[in-house]
Formats: sequence, C-alpha cells, structure tokens
Amino acid sequence: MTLLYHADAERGAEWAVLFAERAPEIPFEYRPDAVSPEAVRFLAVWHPAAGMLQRYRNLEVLFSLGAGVDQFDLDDIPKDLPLVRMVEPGIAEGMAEYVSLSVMLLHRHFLDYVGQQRAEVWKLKRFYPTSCLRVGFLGAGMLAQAAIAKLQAFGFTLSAWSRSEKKIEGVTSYHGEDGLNAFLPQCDILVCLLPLTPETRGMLDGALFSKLPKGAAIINCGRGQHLAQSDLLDALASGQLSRAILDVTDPEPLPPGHPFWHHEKIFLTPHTASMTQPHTAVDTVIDNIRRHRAGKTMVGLVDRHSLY
Ligand code: NDP
Ligand code: OXD
Repeated sequence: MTLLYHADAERGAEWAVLFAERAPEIPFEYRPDAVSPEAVRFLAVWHPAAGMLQRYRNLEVLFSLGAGVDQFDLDDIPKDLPLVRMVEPGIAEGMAEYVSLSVMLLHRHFLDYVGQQRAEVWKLKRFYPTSCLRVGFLGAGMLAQAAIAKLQAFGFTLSAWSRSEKKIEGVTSYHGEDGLNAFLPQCDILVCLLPLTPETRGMLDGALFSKLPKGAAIINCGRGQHLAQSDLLDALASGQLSRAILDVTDPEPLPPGHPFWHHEKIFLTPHTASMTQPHTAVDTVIDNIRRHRAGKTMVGLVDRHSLY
C-alpha cells in the first residue's frame, strides 16, 4: 500500500521525514528502485515519463505534484484511475505573493525605474491610489482567490472571470463568453490563472488584448500555451499593452535568441510563481489517502470532462 513520490530526490527525502512523523501507517518511498512496482498504490508525480504508468499496475490514485494537470497525457491514464491535483495552502500562498508583488511592481512603476537606473535617468512617474487600478483575473479558482485576498488588503479594484458563476466578497465576477467581453475592458492589469485546456489554449491573443484598456499590462502565471507570442509582441509594439510579466513560456526555457529574452517590456521569471510546499502538501496528500480509504471524495479530484 505504498505511496511512491516519483520526483526530485531532495524534496522526496523531505516528504519521507514528514510522512513518517504524520502518517506512519502509510508506507512512503521516494526511491523508485527501492519499492516493488506491485506495492505502489499511490503515485505522486509532476511530469510522468512516457510509459511510467504501465509500470504501476495496482495504482489506486495518481497525485499531481502541481496544481495543474496539463503535463499529463490524460488519454494514457485509465478513466477509472482518480487523478488528484495539488490543492494545498503553501502553493496558494506562494502564488498570492507572486501576483501581489507583480501588481505592486507595475503599480509603482518599478520595472520602468530598473531601465531608467541603467540609463542614469532620474524621472518620477506619477502613481495613483490603489483603488484607481483595476486588476482582473482570468480564472477564479484556488490560486486566483488566494491572490485576490492579498490584493484586497491593498485596496485595488478587483474583478474575476470564470466558467461558472461565482460570488467572491468585494470582487466583481463575470462568467461565460458575454461575461468575458464585459470583463476585459475593466482590467488595467490582467492576471491569467487559468488551467490549460482546449478552451483556454491560445486565449491571450490579439483579439483579447484589443478588448483591454489601451496600455493595460498582463501577468501570465497560467501556462505558456495560453499566450499567442507574436500577438503579444504586436500589442506591445502598438502600445495596446504596456508590459507583460510572464512566469510561464512555451517552451520552457525559451530558446536562445527568442525575442522575449531581451524585450524591454517583458519581464520573465522561470516558472516559479509558486511551488508545492512539502510541509503543507504532505497533510493534503495524507488527508486524501485517508478520504480515499474511507470512500470519501478527495480534495482536488480532476474532472475528466473539464480537464482541470
Ligand atoms: P482551479 O481549478 O482552482 O481554478 C481554475 C479557474 O479557471 C476556475 O475559476 C475555473 O472556472 C476557471 N476556468 C477554467 N476553464 C475555464 C474556461 N474555459 N473559461 C473560463 N474560466 C475557466 O485552478 P488553480 O487556481 O489551482 O490553478 C490554475 C492554474 O495555475 C493551474 O492549472 C496551472 O496551470 C497554473 N499554475 C501555475 C503555477 C506557476 O508557478 N506558474 C503554479 C501552480 C499552478 P470555474 O471556477 O467555473 O471552474
Ligand atoms: C503547478 C505549477 O501546476 O507549478 O503546480 O505550475
């Protein structure tokens, strides 16, 4: 009945200590060669290598070590094998920090000042009260809501767009196609926190940018494949967009010489907006294994129709 953590060994060793302390009744292993594949009932992976799942024939639950599951080939995963994504407070907190930091950098023009300093320019840019800056979220799930909660403390004007109707205190919520058209003109900063699905792939394109207020900025923390790269370059060149902060790209990393590397209006971070934190994630996985054993629904169970 072993849980095999099949990812980097350094973090696996951390998980092993925490598992032994918090759930000694659940055998845990992070060295694939140290466990017989037949004994593995729970597998935790980030990016499963081709054919990995065929090796573990007695799996009861497949855990994604990340909040997203687009890295899995869902056609390769038996429909009756539950796939559970990472829903844990540590990853939400990390994303809330990254988005708050990015919004504040834009709000207070820090990225302009980095360029100015290099050019020995001393020139202030006016800033306005936070309530004048409208920050909108594509996606209103675990991560967007964590970021929203942090930004609310600063007083930004907030809105969010999701698939289903949502009510979030202090946030103007939109949903569906019509909702998107009403939402976009309200976003001085647009934050993408959507899962990558056939419906959301390529969504950050010229048509969408043209519906934002002129000079808006985007922050993409979803996936690189949400973004139409040449449309972004066009929108930055025309001034329709003023800046882009991109934590995710396609591919990762970008190839040498890619125009994003040196673009003065693009700020790149290496897919680090957030990460699963062992101290909190372990509790989530333990709780889910106990739920599974008790026949209860697991937290973060992926819907195989909506693909997130
Ligand atoms: P959730 O599943 O909790 O939330 C997803 C949100 O997107 C929901 O509000 C959902 O709507 C909405 N959504 C999905 N499809 C559509 C659609 N077609 N139209 C409109 N809205 C849609 O996901 P998380 O918040 O946990 O994570 C979001 C994504 O963030 C992950 O899938 C991953 O790609 C990315 N991520 C990036 C990280 C990084 O470091 N850069 C770290 C972790 C995750 P509804 O509420 O109606 O279902
Ligand atoms: C995730 C990620 O999905 O790190 O968790 O991107």
